Amino acid sequence: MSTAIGSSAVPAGRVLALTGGVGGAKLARGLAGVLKKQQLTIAANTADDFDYWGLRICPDLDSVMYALADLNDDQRGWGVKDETWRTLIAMRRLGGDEWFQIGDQDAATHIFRTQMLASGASLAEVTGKLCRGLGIAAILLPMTESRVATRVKTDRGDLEFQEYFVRDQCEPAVRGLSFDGIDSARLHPDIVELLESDNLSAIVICPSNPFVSIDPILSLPRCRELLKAAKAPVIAVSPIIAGRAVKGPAAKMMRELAMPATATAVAHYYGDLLDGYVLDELDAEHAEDVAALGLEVCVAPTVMTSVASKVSLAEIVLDFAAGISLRN
Ligand code: FO1
Repeated sequence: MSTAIGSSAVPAGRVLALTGGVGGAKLARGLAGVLKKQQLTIAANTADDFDYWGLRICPDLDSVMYALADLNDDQRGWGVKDETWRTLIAMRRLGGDEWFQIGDQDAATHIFRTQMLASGASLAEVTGKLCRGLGIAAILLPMTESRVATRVKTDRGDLEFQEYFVRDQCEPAVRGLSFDGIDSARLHPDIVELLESDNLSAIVICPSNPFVSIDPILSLPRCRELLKAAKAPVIAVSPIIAGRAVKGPAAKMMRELAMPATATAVAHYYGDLLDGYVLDELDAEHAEDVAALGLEVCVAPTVMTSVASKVSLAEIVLDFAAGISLRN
């Protein structure tokens, strides 16, 4: 077990981060603050994506993008800071859908994306162009170019992900999850190439919801096998701190799926995919249980409330990964 001291190790090779929105996007911002341009590739979940107002919405790609550009609204956890809502208000006046709130600045992202996709661009190309427009140096990729959609089996019937998450405020009890289209989907080829490369120093599973943010990525054909075969340690940062998720329904889902809502249970869930696990200081007493799973453990302050705390956690995670690659 290690207790983090933070010595800012910039690895020699590249780093791959797997993430959903909100919590994961914060660590992605931290990693981008430590690593050199183009050294960081972020693979984001796209199984939350859906069509609304005739626009293609990719919430996790957008949360990461706004976080990397320091444009994100940290309080809300999604969307752009200093947002205005005139379009939404006008839509309400027309009697249009308003359960999913699109801000005025955010709308430009979705219109830009929808237009480019309609003219034949790939989602990765659109995302690259959006990132360049926002001055982002890191490489942000959708997990796949294929359409994958999370469906939530609940006590109120089967729901599309955003119906469950936003419209119904995560209130229905979750009985199971499935990812439509996953069997025929393909991990983005640039992610495959990176996972097979000799120049990869670390793979970081960000503190995102394991079931609806990370699982869609891990469920893509070949993903788990490529992660296990990669020549870099796989480190996950716990999304659960003292039995609670910082934001979102992860802990509630764990209880509904008959799992203890603990950081250890998440480590157990990822199983033999991991080489190392980062626990929050409040969960230091779980370190022995995690180590008993055969993992290296790092105890660190994982709550990210400022850019400095995001960068500091990123440094700790990269140092931890460097130590693991030396030992193996
Ligand atoms: N989350 C909400 O809880 N309510 C919203 O109205 C909402 C709107 C929204 C618009 C654009 C976007 O990119 C994200 C948005 N989110 C909203 C967040 C998002 O749906 C979820 O946080 C993710 O899907 C879960 O990672």
